[in-house]
Amino acid sequence: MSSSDLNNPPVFAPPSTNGGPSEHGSRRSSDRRAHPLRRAEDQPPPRATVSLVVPARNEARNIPWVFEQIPDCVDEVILVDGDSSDATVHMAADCLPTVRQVRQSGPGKGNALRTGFLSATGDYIVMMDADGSMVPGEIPHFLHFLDNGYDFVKGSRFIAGGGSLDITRIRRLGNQVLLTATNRLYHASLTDLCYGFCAFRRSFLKDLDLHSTGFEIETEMITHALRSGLRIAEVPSLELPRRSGRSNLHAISDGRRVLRTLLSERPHARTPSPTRGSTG
Ligand SMILES: Nc1nc2c(ncn2[C@@H]2O[C@H](COP(=O)(O)OP(=O)(O)OP(=O)(O)O)[C@@H](O)[C@H]2O)c(=O)[nH]1
Ligand SMILES: [Mg+2]
Repeated sequence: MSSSDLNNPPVFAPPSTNGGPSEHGSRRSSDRRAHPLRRAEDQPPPRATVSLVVPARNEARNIPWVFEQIPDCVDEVILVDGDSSDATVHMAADCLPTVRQVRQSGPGKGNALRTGFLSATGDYIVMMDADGSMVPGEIPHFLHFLDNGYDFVKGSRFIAGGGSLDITRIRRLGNQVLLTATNRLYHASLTDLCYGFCAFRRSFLKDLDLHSTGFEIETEMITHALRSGLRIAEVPSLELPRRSGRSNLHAISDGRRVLRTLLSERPHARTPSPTRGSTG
C-alpha cells in the first residue's frame, strides 16, 4: 500500500518547459520524434494518457471559454450533461468536435462525475467544472505531481499561489469547519476540502469507491483517498467567479450533505474494509 504524504505536503513546483519526457506541461509530439542514433530502449517510456471529465448543467454560455483553453496534454474530454435545458450539449460539440458526451444516470454533480469516471479511458482522470471558475491552464500542474508518483492531486485555494475570487463568507466558514473536522479525523493537514478541481490515477477509481450523488462527492473522494492511503498532493488553484448563469449549489443543504458524508465515513464508523490499494 502506498503512503500518504499529507504531513509534508509537497512544495508546488510548476512543470519545467525544457521538454522533460515525464512532464505533462511540455509533452508534444515533436518531443517524441525518433532520433536516428537513438535505440528503442533509449526512448522515454510512453506518456500517461489523460481524460478530462467535465460535469455541466446549463453551461452553454461558459463552455466556449472553458473548452478553448484545454491544454494539448489532455487526450480525451468527456462532458457529462445533467439534462441541461439550454444548448450545453450542442455548444460542447460545436466547440470541440472530438468531445465525448455522456448522459448521467441520475440527478446531481456526484452522479455526473461517477458516470464520467466510468467512461474515461485515460491513465489519469482530471475533473473540472464547466462554469469557467477553474482555469484549464492549471491542468499540467496537477499532472506534474501524478507523473512524479502521487496518486491523487487536489487543487487548493488556500495555499500560497492559490485563491478565490468567488467564495462567500458562509462558504468559506463552512469549508473551514468541514476541513478542520476532516484533518482531525484523518490526522491530515489538507488546506481545502470543498473544491472540485482534482486529478487521480484511474487505476485507483475502485479504491475511491464512490457513491455520492451531489456536491458531497468531493469530500467522499478525499476521505476515501485518505482512508486508502493514497499519496495525496495539493497544488495551488485560483477559483474565478462563474462566468455566467446560476449556481447549482445551496450552501446550507449541500453543506449538511457534506457533513453527513464526513460523519458516516469517519474512521471506525464503518466495519473495516479489507486492505486495498497499491502503488500506482
Ligand atoms: N451533469 C451535471 N452537472 C452538474 C450538476 N450540478 C452541477 N453541475 C456542474 O458542476 C459544476 C459545479 O457546479 P456549480 O453550480 O458551479 O457549483 P459551485 O461551483 O459550487 O457554485 P458557483 O460558485 O456559483 O459556481 C458546474 O460545471 C455545473 O454545471 C448536475 O446535476 N449534473
Ligand atoms: Mg461553480
